[in-house]
Amino acid sequence: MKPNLIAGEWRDSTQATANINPSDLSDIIGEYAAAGPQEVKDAIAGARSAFPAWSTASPQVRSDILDAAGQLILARKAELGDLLAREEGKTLPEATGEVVRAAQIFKFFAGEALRQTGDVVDSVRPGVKVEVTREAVGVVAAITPWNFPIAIPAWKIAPALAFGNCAILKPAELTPGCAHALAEILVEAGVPDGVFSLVMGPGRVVGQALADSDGIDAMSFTGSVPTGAQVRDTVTARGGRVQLEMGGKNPLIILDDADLDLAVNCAVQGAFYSTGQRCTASSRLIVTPGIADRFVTALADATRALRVGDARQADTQIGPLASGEQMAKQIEYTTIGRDEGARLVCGGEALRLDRDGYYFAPTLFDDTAPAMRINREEVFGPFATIQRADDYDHALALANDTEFGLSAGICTGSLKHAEHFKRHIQAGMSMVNLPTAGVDYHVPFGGRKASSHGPREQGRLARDFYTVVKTNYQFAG
Ligand code: TXE
Repeated sequence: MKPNLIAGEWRDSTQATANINPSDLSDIIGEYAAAGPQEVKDAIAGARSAFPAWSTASPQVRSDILDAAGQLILARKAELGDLLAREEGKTLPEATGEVVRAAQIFKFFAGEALRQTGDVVDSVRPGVKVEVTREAVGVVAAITPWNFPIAIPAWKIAPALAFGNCAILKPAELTPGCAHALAEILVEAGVPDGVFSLVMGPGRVVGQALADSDGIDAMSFTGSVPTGAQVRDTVTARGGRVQLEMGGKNPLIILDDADLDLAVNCAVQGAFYSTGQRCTASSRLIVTPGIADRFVTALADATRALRVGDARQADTQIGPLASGEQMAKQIEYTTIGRDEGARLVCGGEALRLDRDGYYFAPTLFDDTAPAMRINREEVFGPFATIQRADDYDHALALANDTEFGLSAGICTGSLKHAEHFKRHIQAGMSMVNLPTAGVDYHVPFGGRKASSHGPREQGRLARDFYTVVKTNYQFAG
């Protein structure tokens, strides 16, 4: 059994969760200890006692540890990429790319630890000096989903530690392997006991215990909308700080003047790669009349040609879904789409391969209307819809007609439309002639409307969540 890390001690449990390879259900990757309320209590106690020394340690200490963690991740990138592909189901190149990204995030925040600056401001009162400084928030909990099992923990834990907080990670039940490896790496990198703890196990027990506890000063959550809302209500009701990243229903507009090959490539990449299990996936493709038929034909051909298979096989382009629940969801939404009167262009069915896994054919629905559930609810799989718009203005209105606002894209050769789109799309991230998914690690990430709550993650703005501001006044004579 792979143990939890509680206040510097590797601890087994009487309960364990089996980590199963979604590409081959006969392959059990390992058993991972499931924490309970006592482990959560002990992790919080350990973090609270480690906080005074850690939060006031030299930033050089924190920077060196984060940099070492980045180096150690890079040194193990082939092994970790293989583990990630095996437990989550994204392809090896995607998985290795995610591991490298996690390392880059640690290195970025190793630098940020040293760039923690404040402001010195002239007081309006003579003889008074004003300094605006930032301090660590305290003990931060991170609750993370299965779709980016190392990058999302990295982009919560690295800034938390960089700015002097202690951190507790609760990874998704489906993908404890990468989180466990990250815990090993942080210990090897020299994180002091209690500064980082890992509590694996079911969300409704471990996640809920973290959300409930007064010992958690701030909670950073990524996952589904209902769970996020529950976590937000629990944490804010007791006065805690909370940041949420949740779903998307991201539009990609294709205008008449788009480069057809580029538009098809953006749609295939954005909708189907990583098996569509990305909060930034392009799930609504909105096309104008002059390109619509050519685009749909070319996209359908490209979609049918995608090779679905074992995530770790060299020629696989689309891996399996992560779980049986994810499979049931795709099948359910295919039925919903048909019942709503949309036209199934391709996909919509589970695939039987030479091994038992959660394989699903990339799915495209045409002739869809904005009110259909397949255009309003996050399906979170290789599942995209086509909406036909009259012109650019109509396309933009359709794109904004959603409760979500994470990422949005447009394919066009027109500078005028590109500029207008960037200004008027209601989303946290906008993409011109690029897929809606695929973002840099050194700039802010996050959305509007029901997609996000609280300050942005990643990049320099991450410090807004992980620090508290103090305004210091001093009589200088
Ligand atoms: O999410 P949950 P699940 C969406 C996607 C997917 C669906 C379900 O549509 O099909 O959510 O995925 C922890 N208190 N997204 O079930 O439940 C849980 O253990 C505290 C989209 O995995 O939100 C896990 O660590 N924590 C999204 C984390 O919350 C709780 C990415 C997320 O799990 C808890 C993931 C509770 N009561 C899912 N219950 C995106 N858009 O990126 C569960 N958890």
